[in-house]
Amino acid sequence: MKHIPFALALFAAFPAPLAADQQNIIAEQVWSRASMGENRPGVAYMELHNTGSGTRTLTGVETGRAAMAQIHQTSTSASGVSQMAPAGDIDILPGTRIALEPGGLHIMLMQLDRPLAEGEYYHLTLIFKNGDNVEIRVPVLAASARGPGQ
Ligand SMILES: [Cu+2]
Repeated sequence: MKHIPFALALFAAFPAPLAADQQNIIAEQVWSRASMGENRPGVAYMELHNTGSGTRTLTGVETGRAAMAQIHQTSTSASGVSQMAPAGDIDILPGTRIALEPGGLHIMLMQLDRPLAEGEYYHLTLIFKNGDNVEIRVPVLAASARGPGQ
């Protein structure tokens, strides 16, 4: 019966997902920049930490402030030209975090109802494949900000 302790050890190492698996995505270092004038898009950045036991897939974002909100990926070619495109679904593996940051993944807010102003906050909803929505509050920093504390 030597295999039984081994099986128990495996079970302990891989517990079943909890029923209350709702709030296992934590948004940290959330920030946004003041947008420049009318008709310019806004941008938001953050780190998303999956503290749960299953992979979570981010499929989209929504906010009352923008008619269209998308997750974009910026890439830079060998010749130094940057461009961005919709990032598609983003898997966040259990216990890991992904960074949305300048020069990489970001949330782009198009057709804003009014420019994002330094000092204000707005709400953003992160939409996950399993049907969960995670609401976050986004502070708007200066147009020149380069990180969450600057
Ligand atoms: Cu973009």
